Amino acid sequence: MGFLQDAPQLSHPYRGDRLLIALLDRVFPSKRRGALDADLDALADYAQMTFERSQRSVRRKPVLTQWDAWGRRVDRVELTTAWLEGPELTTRHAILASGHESHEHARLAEFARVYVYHIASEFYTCPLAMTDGAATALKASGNTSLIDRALPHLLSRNAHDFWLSGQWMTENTGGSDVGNTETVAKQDADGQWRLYGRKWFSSAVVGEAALALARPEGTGQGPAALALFYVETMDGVERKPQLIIDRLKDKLGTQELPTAEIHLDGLPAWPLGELAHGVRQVAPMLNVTRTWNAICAVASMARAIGLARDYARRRQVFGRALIEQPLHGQTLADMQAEFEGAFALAFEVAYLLGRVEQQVATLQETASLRLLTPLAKLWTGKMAVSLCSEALECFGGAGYIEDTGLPQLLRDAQVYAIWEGTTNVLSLDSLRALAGNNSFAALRKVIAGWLSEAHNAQASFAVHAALDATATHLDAQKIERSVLEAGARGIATTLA
Ligand code: MFK
Ligand code: FAD
Repeated sequence: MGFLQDAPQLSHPYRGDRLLIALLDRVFPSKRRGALDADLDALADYAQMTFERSQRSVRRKPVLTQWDAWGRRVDRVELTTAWLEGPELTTRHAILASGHESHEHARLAEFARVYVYHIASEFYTCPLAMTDGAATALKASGNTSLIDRALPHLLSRNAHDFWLSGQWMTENTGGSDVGNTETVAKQDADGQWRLYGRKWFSSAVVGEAALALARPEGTGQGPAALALFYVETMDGVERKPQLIIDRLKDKLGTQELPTAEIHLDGLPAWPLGELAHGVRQVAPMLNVTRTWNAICAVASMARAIGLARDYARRRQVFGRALIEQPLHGQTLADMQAEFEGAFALAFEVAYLLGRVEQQVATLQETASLRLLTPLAKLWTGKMAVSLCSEALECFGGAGYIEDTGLPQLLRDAQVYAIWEGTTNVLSLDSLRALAGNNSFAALRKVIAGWLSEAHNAQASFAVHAALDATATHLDAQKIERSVLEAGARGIATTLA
């Protein structure tokens, strides 16, 4: 046999990650570092093992069986290996529980774990994110009976009593504009609420709980009339018959993640709070899952660049290693610079979230978190796609071949910009954040601080122009709302 090309190798996803180690060295308290290191090492070992496993095995998808041999409706979902391993691994290493500890670095500790684990998880991180979001929204609701009932499961450190929670918002009528929700909540004579309707995307269909938006019967139209409900999906080991799985989606990427279309036919439900303003009540969940999205997008970039860099040392072109070709070296350096910026942005959000939740944040940090969350989500979501695409090109034709495992990175990355609020929806959310609660002045001060540190005249000019345009609208209503919205993506990406 003639020449055989070496495959790219994955360096240790924790010990080989200069950026993560530098961040933790700089910010994370040393007295807590030992416990965190132990979990990060274990998760990174797992990630390396799954990388090697993926080189030897054929990819599978989850399979839905709706009927058993005797005609009973069963709606059974067979999961892939990483999904079967998920509950044990993630509870043992306290991925969710660590984020809800009572210290200001809790979220940083959680998201460091998420970052190291994400690619190996085959998007088991998606329902984990929603479970984290549900726990956060439940806490914010102050509903003590639901908190006491659900939180010990959602944040469990033991796989046996761990529950995943879904986020049932999107319907056929709209995922961005959830105000059109058709699912109805009706109250029985005995006071029990039940949900009737169809949810068009449910990515935690194998979970034990969910938060769902629904319209209490007899209330008006529009988003303000929606309420937020908590539901449980299982009766012991059986799925409740009032939850019907119509089918699993056939998707471009995230193929191990079972995303389902479901029907609710009287599923028992409990309101989190008042029977209105459900979107306001679900917002803490949205902001947490958007943070997960940013961290996971950055994890995809890290994997793509890491493999491309390794390959560049193994591949010879025109008489030397690819990495020694000046233009390829520059290409990798440019990718690395973009990635490091995205990493810093995503982890700044994780850091601020921890400070805000523990009530040690300044007013400016609180305002920054509200703005940086949509910015980090939208920016990293877009960048993951372009960076994974560039990384595939670094492998030449091999980057286009399925059983290298590389095309999956690009297909999976496309989802980051779509779910949890598309780029446009988050650009508009950034405007909402800029306009809210007199935060604009505080944010301007923060942003001026960033700009003076950045020493980048071009960026500084663009950002000040974007802020001036926003300020003009906010202060004097001089700009038509439609003009401001049309420019929202420009403002958001400039700020990001
Ligand atoms: C592996 C990666 C991990 C990630 C996993 C992801 C799993 C993905 C699963 C999903 O995709 S779940 C579905 C996600 N769906 C969305 O993200 C919905 C996208 N659409 C929006 O975000 C719309 O902007 C929104 C639904 C919020 C518009 O609804 P409304 O009711 O027309 O908005 P409105 O009236 O502006 O806001 C209602 C209230 O919520 C306001 O508060 P008040 O009632 O007090 O005035 C807003 O300020 C508040 N609000 C909205 N967004 C907020 C927020 N508050 C804080 N933060 C936010 N982000
Ligand atoms: P639309 O809302 O119809 O958007 C179409 C286009 O319109 C987009 O480009 C959008 O940016 C644009 N747009 C919308 N409003 C505006 C505006 N005001 N100004 C400018 N542009 C606008 N949802 C759940 O609830 N639970 C889940 O578990 C879940 N899992 C998912 C898993 C996957 C793999 C995917 C792909 C989606 C999942 N979703 C889930 C749904 C997801 O959140 C929605 O697809 C997303 O919010 C967009 O909604 P939509 O599909 O209805 O598109």
